[in-house]
Amino acid sequence: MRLFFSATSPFVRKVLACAIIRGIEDQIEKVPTSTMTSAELPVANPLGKVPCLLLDDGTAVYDSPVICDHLDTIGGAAPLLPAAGPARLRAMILQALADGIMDAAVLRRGQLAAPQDEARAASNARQKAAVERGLDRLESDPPQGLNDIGAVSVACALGYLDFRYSSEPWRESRPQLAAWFASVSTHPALATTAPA
Ligand SMILES: N[C@@H](CCC(=O)N[C@@H](CS)C(=O)NCC(=O)O)C(=O)O
Repeated sequence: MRLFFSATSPFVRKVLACAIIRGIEDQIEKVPTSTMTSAELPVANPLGKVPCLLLDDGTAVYDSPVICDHLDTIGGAAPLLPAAGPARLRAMILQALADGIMDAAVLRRGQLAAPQDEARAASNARQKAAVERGLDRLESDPPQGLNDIGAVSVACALGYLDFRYSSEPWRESRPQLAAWFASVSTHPALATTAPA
C-alpha cells in the first residue's frame, strides 16, 4: 500500500498512528506529497487531499476515517473502531469531534496566511470558537487510553494545536484533557509521528 503523505498533516498522522498501533506500518510505503504540486494525488483523490491510501489493486481510499476503517481489516490486532454498541458510537463521535477541530485549525491557518478582511476575520473567529468549544467538550469527558480511533484522533488534534498554535495555550483551563494527553504522548504511535 502507498500513502500520500505529509509530515505536518494531522489527518495523515492519525492514519500512521493507527497503523503503528495495529502493527501494520511496515505494509505502508509513505509517498511524500505536496498537495499544491503533486500530479499523482488529484488523480487518485479528486479532492486533492492527503491522506490518500493507494491499495495494491489500484483502489484509492480516502478520507482518513475511511482509511482507518480499512486498516482495521488488515492484520490480526484488535480493531480501533469497536464493532458495535456504545463503544463504537462513542469512538465515532470522538473521531468526528477531533476531525472537526483539525478541519477548523487547518482552515484557520490557510486564512491567516491570506490578506485579512472583515469576512476572513469573521471566519477566523468562527473557526477559533469551534476549536475552543470542541476542547471544552473533550475536557468534560476526556478519552481513556489510546485504544480506539476516537482517542487516536483526539491526540492528533491536540498535537496539531501544539504544533501550529503554540501561542494559544489550551491546557490551563482543561486539566483533565491535558493530563490524558500527557499520559498518551509517549506512546510510540504518537512519539514517532509527531510533526517536526
Ligand atoms: N476530511 C479529510 C481532511 C484531509 C485534509 O484536510 N487534508 C489537508 C492536509 S491537513 C489537505 O490535504 N489539504 C490540501 C487541500 O485542501 O488542498 C480527512 O479526514 O482525510
